[in-house]
Amino acid sequence: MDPFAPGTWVWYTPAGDKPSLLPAQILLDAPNGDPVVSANGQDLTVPRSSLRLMDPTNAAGVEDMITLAELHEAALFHNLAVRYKRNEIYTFTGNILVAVNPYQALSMYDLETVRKYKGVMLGELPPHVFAIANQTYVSLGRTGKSQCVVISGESGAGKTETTKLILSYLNQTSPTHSLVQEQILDASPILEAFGNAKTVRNDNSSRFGKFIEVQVAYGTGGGIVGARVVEYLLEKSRVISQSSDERNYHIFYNLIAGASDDERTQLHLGPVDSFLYLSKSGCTTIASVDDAADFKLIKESLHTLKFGDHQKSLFQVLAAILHLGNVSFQEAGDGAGISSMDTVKIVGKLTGLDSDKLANVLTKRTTVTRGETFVTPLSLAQAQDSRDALAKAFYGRMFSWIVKFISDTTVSKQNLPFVGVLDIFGFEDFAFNSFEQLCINFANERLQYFFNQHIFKLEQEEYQKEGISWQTIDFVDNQTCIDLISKKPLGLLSLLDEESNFPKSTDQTCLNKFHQTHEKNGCYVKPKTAKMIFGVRHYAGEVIYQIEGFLEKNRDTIRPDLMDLLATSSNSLVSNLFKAPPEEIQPEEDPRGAIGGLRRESSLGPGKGAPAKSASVKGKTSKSPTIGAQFNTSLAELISTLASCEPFFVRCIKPNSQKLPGVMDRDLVLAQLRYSGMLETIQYQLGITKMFMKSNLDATLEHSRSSALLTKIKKLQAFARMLKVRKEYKKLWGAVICVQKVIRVHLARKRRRKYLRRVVRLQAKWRARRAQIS
Ligand code: AOV
Ligand code: MG
Repeated sequence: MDPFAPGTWVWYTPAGDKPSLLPAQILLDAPNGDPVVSANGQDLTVPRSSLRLMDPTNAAGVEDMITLAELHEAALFHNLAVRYKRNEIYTFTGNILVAVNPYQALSMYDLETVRKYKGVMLGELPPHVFAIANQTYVSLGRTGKSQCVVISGESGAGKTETTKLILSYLNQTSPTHSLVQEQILDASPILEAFGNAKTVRNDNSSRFGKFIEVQVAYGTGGGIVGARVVEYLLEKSRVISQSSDERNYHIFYNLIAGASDDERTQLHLGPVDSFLYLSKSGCTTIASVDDAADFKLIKESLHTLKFGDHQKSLFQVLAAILHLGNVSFQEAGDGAGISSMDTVKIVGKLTGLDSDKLANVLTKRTTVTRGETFVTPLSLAQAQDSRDALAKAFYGRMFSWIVKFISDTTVSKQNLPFVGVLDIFGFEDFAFNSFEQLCINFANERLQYFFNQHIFKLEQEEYQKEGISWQTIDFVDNQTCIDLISKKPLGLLSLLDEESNFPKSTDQTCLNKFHQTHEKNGCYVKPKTAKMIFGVRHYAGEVIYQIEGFLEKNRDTIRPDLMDLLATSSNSLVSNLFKAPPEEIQPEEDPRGAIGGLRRESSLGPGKGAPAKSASVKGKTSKSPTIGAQFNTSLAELISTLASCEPFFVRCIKPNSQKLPGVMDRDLVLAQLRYSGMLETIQYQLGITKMFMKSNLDATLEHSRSSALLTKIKKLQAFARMLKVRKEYKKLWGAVICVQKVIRVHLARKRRRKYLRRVVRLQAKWRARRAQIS
């Protein structure tokens, strides 16, 4: 028989310098000639000697990659690819779930599927995000300990969709149905409208990170009773400008498309392209998105979350930001003057501010030093900056306020264990990368470290403990990169802080410091030319950052005279946003000093815990931490929260860059498998592969053992039912149910022994009673 019959899967080794292995399928085999294969989307005639048969498990694809007969990166890719073709987007690697973005609506999330996964042991049913969601809930019920799902993957890989599916599953399987559950679900559209935007990577890209803790009534029925939401670092710069082919935050377009005639008049709304903050990027619509319909949804969600009159104020602030962007300036004597007073009047009306005073702070700076008042006219550029800074401050504070409002509305005061779901902004590398990208990529770097630690270091220790000889696994340890960015006192963020607190410094002096300090660091890239850039070799690839704007973004300050005015607003939301300002930086001697008397803008993250102490310059101490320092602190807090939970991991994979269904780009997927550590998780040298086969065997054994136990339990149940007519029934029944539950949820080794003993005791009792009865 011809081993290369058409349809057979083979491994094809193309001739060339770089050894590589391609999955290929035989199309035609000529007995005396070379076979024709389809490999990587191409039909090729290849020499027979370059082909070898694929193991049947590899060819057909498996649900758990640990069970693949051949383990190498080409095998992993092929496994994901054959499954993806069948719309099987989920695959296990042990209990890590790999999810490949389908870029199309699949019919696998209906109520029937939800019910199917409810209460079923992880691994019993085909891989699914519901299997993970179910397991968190079951584990919480078993241990009373908080669980978390850490979802990672690059921008557009599917993290936010996965998050929503988990929340939806938890909601649908909760034994209770309450308003707060509806509110938890309805928080998503609001958060996405205000915190997501179209980027070139993703039409619905999260521009902030969030951690949602779904609180479960442990011990009293297991229903969902509340949720806490924590946000991380919204990208504020997007409010005032976007790269080409990107949009501002969805809510602006939603508002303009969906506002009623009344709202349109009150808010002085014109078409999208009449607003400079929306029109400059050349992209105002998204093919698959109906902004007006979304606006209707947002209004409904705001209603469910009881925003009440705040809704109107939010829309006023949004409109005010848009009009603020249209405020223009002209040269007027010694500084800038307003050239569009009508627009300033609209902004004043919408924000409850006196428009003359507003015009004044936009063009002049007032400082008070030792009781003396100085008024300094602003240059044209400074006036534009103050306008943009105000717009960013409005949006940033409004966003934090919204998140806090949602969290305060949904959180339960009871101290309960939770299922936490982490959905951050994915790793990204644009044509122009700034401070925000450094922070975003740093967050991903920290999560990758958390993953590595959990999977590899713990596993190694486990093997060492058991006295199994074990070579150190060669996984991508990204500690060096994390140190480069955040280690005190010489990490990039520390150096940036030092420069940020020094009035005379510039982006250039900061870059010089970076270069001098880290030139020799393997994770740092110093450009060969004198460009204003530096590079970082991240776990997921090298990214070149433009230093321009780093200092200002890190300082994120707002002038006290501006703050003072905003606090007087007659719009209660606005005065609320700007009252109780963050701590001040001590006024500097020189009233014209670059950062003298400035107040730090928005606080980030959960805001609990001691802020990192930022570097200080002689004679002038910054009391409130910079954006970088705050972000670093909130990330450290996040990681410690995650570490206190039992973690589950979902690794989202982006199949192609064109956002197309059914297309799997081999290089793109391989790169993600590589840097995410999936390969190291299962592939090693031979010895280690054996280890994994052993651990796989263990899992199977455990599985068959627990099914044997379940059979015994069934017998016990039958006996208990028989006892129904007798008094002992209740007690025995309770014990049986309890044991059964624990066995169902995939016993850990230690606990299994304990419960085994319990079963044996029950059996003994059972036999004794049966003897008595008969
Ligand atoms: P991200 O959260 O990982 O990127 P999203 O969850 O926003 O990525 O996914 C991007 C897009 O992919 C979504 O808008 C959907 O169109 C599609 N998609 C993802 N998962 C699914 C799914 N399970 N079923 C159907 N479509 C899906 V970022 O937030 O940019 O890092 O910052
Ligand atoms: Mg997202």
